[in-house]
Amino acid sequence: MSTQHQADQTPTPRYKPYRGAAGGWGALRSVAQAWLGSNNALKNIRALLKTNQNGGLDCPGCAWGDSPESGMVKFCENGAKAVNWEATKRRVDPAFFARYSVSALLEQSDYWLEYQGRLTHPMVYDAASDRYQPISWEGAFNLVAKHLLKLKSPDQAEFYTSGRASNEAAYLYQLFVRAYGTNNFPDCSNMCHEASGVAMAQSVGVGKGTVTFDDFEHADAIFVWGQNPGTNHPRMLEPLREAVKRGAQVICINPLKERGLERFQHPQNPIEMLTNGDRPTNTAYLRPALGGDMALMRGMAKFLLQWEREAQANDAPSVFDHDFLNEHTGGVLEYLAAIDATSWEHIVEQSGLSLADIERAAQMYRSAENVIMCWAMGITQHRHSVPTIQEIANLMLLRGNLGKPGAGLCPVRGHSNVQGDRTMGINERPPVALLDALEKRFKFKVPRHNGHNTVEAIHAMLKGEAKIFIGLGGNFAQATPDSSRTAEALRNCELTVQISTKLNRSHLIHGKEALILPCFGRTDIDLQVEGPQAVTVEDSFSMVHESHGQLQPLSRQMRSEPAVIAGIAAATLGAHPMDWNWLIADYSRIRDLIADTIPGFEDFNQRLENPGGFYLGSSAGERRWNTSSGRANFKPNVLPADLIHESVRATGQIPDLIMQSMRSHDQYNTTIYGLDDRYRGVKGQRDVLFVNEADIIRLGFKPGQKADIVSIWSDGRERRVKGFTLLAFDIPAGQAAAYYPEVNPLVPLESVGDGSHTPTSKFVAIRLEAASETGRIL
Ligand SMILES: Nc1nc2c(c(=O)[nH]1)N[C@H]1C(S)=C(S)[C@@H](COP(=O)(O)OP(=O)(O)OC[C@H]3O[C@@H](n4cnc5c(=O)[nH]c(N)nc54)[C@H](O)[C@@H]3O)O[C@H]1N2
Ligand SMILES: Nc1nc2c(c(=O)[nH]1)N[C@H]1C(S)=C(S)[C@@H](COP(=O)(O)OP(=O)(O)OC[C@H]3O[C@@H](n4cnc5c(=O)[nH]c(N)nc54)[C@H](O)[C@@H]3O)O[C@H]1N2
Ligand SMILES: [Mo]
Repeated sequence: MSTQHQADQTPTPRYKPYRGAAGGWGALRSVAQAWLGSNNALKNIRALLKTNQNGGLDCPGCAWGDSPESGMVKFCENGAKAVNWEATKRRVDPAFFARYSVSALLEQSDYWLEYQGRLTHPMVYDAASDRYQPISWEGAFNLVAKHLLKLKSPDQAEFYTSGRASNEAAYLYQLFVRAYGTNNFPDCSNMCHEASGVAMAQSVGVGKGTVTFDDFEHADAIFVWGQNPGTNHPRMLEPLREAVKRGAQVICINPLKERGLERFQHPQNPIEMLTNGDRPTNTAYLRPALGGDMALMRGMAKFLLQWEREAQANDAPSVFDHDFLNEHTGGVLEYLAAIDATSWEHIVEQSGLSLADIERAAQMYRSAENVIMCWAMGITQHRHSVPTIQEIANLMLLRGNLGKPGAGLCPVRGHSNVQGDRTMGINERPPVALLDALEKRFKFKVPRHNGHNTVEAIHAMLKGEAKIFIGLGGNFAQATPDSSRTAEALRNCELTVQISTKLNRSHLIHGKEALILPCFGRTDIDLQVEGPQAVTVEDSFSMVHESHGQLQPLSRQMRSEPAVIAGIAAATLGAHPMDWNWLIADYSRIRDLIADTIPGFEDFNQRLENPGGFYLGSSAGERRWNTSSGRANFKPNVLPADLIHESVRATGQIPDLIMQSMRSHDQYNTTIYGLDDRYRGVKGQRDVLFVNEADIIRLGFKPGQKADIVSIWSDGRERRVKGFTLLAFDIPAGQAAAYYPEVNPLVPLESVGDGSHTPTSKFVAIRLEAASETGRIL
């Protein structure tokens, strides 16, 4: 059951392996259901046809970029779902909140909460009735200002951002927060691609991808590490399939056999649809141990080094790109020494792969002239994610696979503007140049000390050091690890404020005082004093373009994100450092400020007139290295001795399984569209654990039986989720997988990436216990 209009019915859980290709008729069927379920079908067709077109709206789905050629219909199944989900006619209005107390709402599933529709009015929590009640915008802004001005230090407030915020909203937000006096910018990227930014900045001097859309047409090999594009970046399947078609290698590294990485039927290709034909999306598929990627990469590098030595001995052509190494890189000798110091036994054991598979991957890498490496959460949500991503960079540097057509690094971003938000200064560790530019332009003393990231913000709220939480979008209570502690942290606050489109658990797990501020989404027409406004976003390929809302907002009471931020800022700071209301009357005024202070945005407004937007450029993509050495740095990291954390070892328990948490096909992060996961064959249920059948039996259970999952960590807290159905699945022995956010209670707050502080959502040591009671179904 995947239709949204059946939110109140209990589906029958089913599990049957899926044999079709990704995309195809299933995708079209699912789009049709999303349309009908939105109660706004005809209007939404208009929005969809305008998705990712010039003058249209930027898809609020993922951050994958588009081919610059126009005329194609550029949306995918999940983009259609995202648009329809946002553009519903159902409303969560004062009458809704009068009907349900907060305690009653807390009993409902995430799916049910968001399904109720769009938030339409500003609401304030009333403790006496345990209900949200209407409040005027002015009243809401004054309440926030009163709390903010009461704090002893601005560092006692946390300003969260989720990656859908536009450039204009994000820029205004960071300006306000810094003028107020803190760099406390926890954001979703702290849980997402943080490790990519940290690792790449040290290795190649830029924290973003170095490739553009066109590069995919010129690559001889594309490696896809730890990513499930069939579900999370469906528009990426087409370039993969095209690459296979023209004879390039597409090497997928994923412990799960994800359907989209195997076969794809283009839903917009009539011949394929009529003949039910489909095409492969890979030429090789490697299934490593969880967290085993760095070992595989080190193994590939070890083969390359061996072949290079053989080539030198035999006067054969080099394997390494010596000109590139000499001209552009530093530290290669230390890196080669690190390769020599890593044993084959260690590599094979940790990677979970055979030596023959590692050699095959190395051969494919070596045989290709131009290589792109893509990666996502399977790589970034581990303790050793920073060294793993640096190993990707090391491999690429050895053969000069950076800064030439068809080659480069491609961290595939998640939220549609998460990359842009960082560019705009949503950064708890802001670069000095940004702070200098702000200080120069706005003439106020910017805070220079680092602020809190997501995990640090939770700790600060738990300790009572932070007292106010403001969320610009997102669902902090559900997206973060160690759910019960995050809940305690939010409840500790004097005030929580959520600027949101849809009802979610973060509105229900709130501070002593709480506000819900309803805002426009990407699809809504944003009318300000000077007329309808467009916003801008930046995709994974550093292309900046406009997004125009297409649909009439559901209520006159909703405001745009910039308007809400301006309202809070004006109530708190008056006209310091700018007249906030003047700024939001016409967003080109905000863009002029961006042009003045953010490199790459010179003549911002003029350049937006270019259809398709403009390319921000990539220094590393042009072989300019903004590192302290002025060169691309090889990082001679040591392969971790043991992937199991000391804190797990300290308990003396041997984990039953290592579990990753991942997305189903019917969700967008904490937004659950439906209870199906089509490509994995799961229907009508989410409280499931994917386990190898032999492991289920080894652990004394039967397939289909329910179990409690308990995570192992030595701080004495119990972390348990109850009544998960064990599905016998094609997954390597010793591994398990479950859906995020259902298993977030199991991820310890202290289990984070070294150097990235990202929760290790893809590596949780667990044990299974007989089910204590059945879990929720909805
Ligand atoms: N429809 C839809 N689109 C989305 C989202 C969504 O929820 N729904 N979310 C958006 C966001 S914010 C993001 S960040 C992206 C996320 O996009 P993905 O990174 O594709 O998301 P996950 O579902 O977390 O999938 C991780 C993949 O990594 C694999 N994996 C797990 N651990 C390992 C490992 O140790 N090694 C390797 N090699 N693989 C591993 C898993 O089997 C899975 O296939 O998608 C974005 N787009
Ligand atoms: N265990 C585990 N945890 C994870 C992950 C994982 O793989 N495993 N992935 C992590 C990742 S990659 C990410 S990015 C985070 C995501 O963390 P978040 O970004 O915080 O979460 P979302 O679920 O995307 O937020 C959904 C909410 O955003 C609001 N919203 C939607 N559109 C808009 C808009 O246009 N404007 C505003 N103001 N609000 C809007 C709606 O109210 C909706 O309920 O979760 C992380 N948590
Ligand atoms: Mo993400």
